[in-house]
Amino acid sequence: MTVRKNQASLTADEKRRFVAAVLELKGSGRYDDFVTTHNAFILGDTDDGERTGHRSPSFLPWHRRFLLEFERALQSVDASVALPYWDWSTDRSPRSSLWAPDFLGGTGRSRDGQVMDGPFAASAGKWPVNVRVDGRTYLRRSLGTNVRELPTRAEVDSVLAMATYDMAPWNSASDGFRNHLEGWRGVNLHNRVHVWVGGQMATGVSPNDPVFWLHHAYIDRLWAEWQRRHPGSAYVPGGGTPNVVDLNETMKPWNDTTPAALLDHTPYYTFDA
Ligand SMILES: [Cu+2]
Repeated sequence: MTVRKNQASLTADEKRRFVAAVLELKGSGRYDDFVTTHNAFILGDTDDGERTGHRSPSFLPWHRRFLLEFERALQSVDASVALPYWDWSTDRSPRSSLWAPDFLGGTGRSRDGQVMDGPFAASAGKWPVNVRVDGRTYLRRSLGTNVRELPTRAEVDSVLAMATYDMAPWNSASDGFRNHLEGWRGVNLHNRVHVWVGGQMATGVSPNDPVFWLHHAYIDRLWAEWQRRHPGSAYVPGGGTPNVVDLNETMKPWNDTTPAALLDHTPYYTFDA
């Protein structure tokens, strides 16, 4: 059974195995397929048209399935690996162990944003940025420069308190839990973390930075926490909504699963706490 743990509590061996599995997927070319898929949805999801991966109710189930696919790929390399999550409301400094050289490496140098340490630094030779939006082939970050502060626990709690899952017009203008968690409205949780990391994480090719998975694993955990707080609140819309994935409609690109089938994470994985 897969148990997703807080990254801060991983052992040295767990970190080593996670990094090795990620590098193995990179070397085989499978990693970049995930970057390509995410970017295709970022480019295709629009407020007035079809929207599936982002700025829509299916933001949460879509990323849950996307992370499951990635986690299964990791486990095909090393069956002991699970996706860790990054609680950025607690580990909110560039000095966090997350950014140490034995795990994800640190921020980029000021000149060009290039990450200079850790297993994903260009200088380590195993992390070419192939799926990209400009000519730069090295991993970049600028932790805490584009926006100074990561969300606080009080800000997270204010969003978890919202009882309605989502609301018309089911896009970046919506009120409700999903859009506040995603960050287009209000205190801004998920989007702000992408901006805080900077570099590729602030673009459509954000999965080029392995922290993408740890960020989204925590967003996913917050969805589970919200469900526990609001047992009477359901995924909406329930049916008949143009351009939007209703509860029982299948989701691209897989076309074999629905939001309804992904509401309960426990058949797939549990959390450490
Ligand atoms: Cu994201």
